[in-house]
Amino acid sequence: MTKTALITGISGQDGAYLARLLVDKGYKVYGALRRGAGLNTGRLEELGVLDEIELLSFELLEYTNIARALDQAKPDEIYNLAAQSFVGTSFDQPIYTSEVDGLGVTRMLEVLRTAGGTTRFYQASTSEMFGKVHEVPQRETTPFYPRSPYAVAKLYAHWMVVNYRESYGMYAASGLLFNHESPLRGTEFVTRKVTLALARIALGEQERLSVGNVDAERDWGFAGDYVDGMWRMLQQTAADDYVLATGRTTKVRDFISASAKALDMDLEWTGEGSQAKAIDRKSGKVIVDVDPQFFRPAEVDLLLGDASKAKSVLGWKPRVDLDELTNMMVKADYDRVKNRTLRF
Ligand code: NAP
Ligand code: F7E
Repeated sequence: MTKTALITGISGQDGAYLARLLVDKGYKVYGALRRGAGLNTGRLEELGVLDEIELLSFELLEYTNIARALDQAKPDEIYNLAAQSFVGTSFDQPIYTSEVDGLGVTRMLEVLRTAGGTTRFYQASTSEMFGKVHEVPQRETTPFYPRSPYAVAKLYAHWMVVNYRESYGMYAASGLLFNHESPLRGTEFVTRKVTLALARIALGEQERLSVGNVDAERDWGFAGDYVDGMWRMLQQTAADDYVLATGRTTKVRDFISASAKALDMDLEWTGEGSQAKAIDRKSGKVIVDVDPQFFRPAEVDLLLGDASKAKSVLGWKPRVDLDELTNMMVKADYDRVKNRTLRF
C-alpha cells in the first residue's frame, strides 16, 4: 500500500532532498509550505520533484493550521523539518526562534496526540544541543550544553519528543544531526557562503570574502545522505534517538582552503582571530578576511559526532565524504555564477 508522508520545511535544503527520496520510494508526499511573498520552490525544482508532490499551507505558529494540514494529508509519517534554522539569527530573534523551533514542535505533538492514530513523527534535532561539548566525540548519551537560543529551543523540542514518546507511547523519533550541506544549502551558512563567494572571486565578480570564526570545527556531511537516515529512523519497531555524523571534523579555515583549491587557488593564511587573512599565492591578493560582525555572542567551538548507533541499528552510514562534498558545492556554484543561473 502507498505510504503518505508530510514534510514540513519543504522549501528548505533537507525538505527538497527528503521529498526526492520519498517520491523515489513510491510515497505520496505532501509538502508543508508557509506563505511568503512568492513561491519558494527553487530547491524542489532543482531536484525535479516539485510536480510530484502536493503543497499544503503550513505555519508552525498556528495550531489550527497545523491541525488542518494533518487532517488533509492524513500522513503515515511526518518529518518536522521546519525551523528558524540559522544560529546567528537566533541571537537577534530569540523569542521568535523559541516560538517556532520550541513551541512549534509541542503544537505538532499536541495535534497528533489529540487526533489519536498511528502517525510516526520525526523531529529535526541538532548537534548544536551539545554546544560546549562535554565529551569528544558526541553520541546519544553525551550531556547537552546548548550555546544559542536556537540550540536551547531545539533542546526543549527534543525533550518534548522524548516526553510524548514516554507519556503517550507515540512513535516520535529525534535525529541528532550534525551539520549537513549541499549545493542547496542556504547562502547564510558558512560552507555555501564560502563556495559561492569563491566561485564569484574566481570569475572576477567579487574581490573578497569576509567571514567570522575561522577556527570553529564542524563535522560536515552531505544532506542527501542524512535524509536517508531520517527515513530509516521512522522504519523501526520502536522510536528512538540517533546521532547522524561523519566522524571527521574540519576547521572553517581548512574548508575555505579546500574550496579555493578546487578552483585552482592556493591560499596562505596569516594571523589569528580577527586578524586572520588568506592570500592567494598566485595573485598575491588578500581574498579572505575576518569581520567580527560574523562572530557569535557564544560559539560552539568543536563538533564531532559518533554515529555508531545509527550504523548498527539503522544500517546507516554517510556515503559522500567532505572532499567530494566540497567539489560538488564548488562546481555547482561556479556553474551557477558563470551561467547566471543562481536562484537561491
Ligand atoms: P532550512 O534550509 O533553513 O529550511 C527550513 C525550513 O523551515 C524552510 O522550508 C522554511 O520555510 C521553514 N520554516 C521556517 N519557519 C517556519 C514556520 N514558522 N512555519 C513553517 N515553516 C517554517 O533548514 P535545513 O538545513 O533544511 O534543516 C532542516 C531542519 O533540520 C531544521 O529544523 C534545522 O534546524 C534542522 N537541522 C539542520 C541541520 C543542517 O546541518 N542542515 C543539522 C541539524 C538540524 P521558508 O522557506 O518559508 O523560510
Ligand atoms: O556555522 C562559523 C560559525 O552557520 C558553522 C545549522 O544548519 O548546523 C548549522 O549551524 C560555523 C560556526 O552552521 C562564518 O561561527 C565562521 O562556528 O554554517 P554555520 P551552524 O551554526 O553550525 C547545525 C547542526 C544546525 O542545526 C543549524 O540549523 O562556522 N563561521 N564564519 C561562520 N558561520 C557563518 N554562518 N558565516 C560566517 O561567515
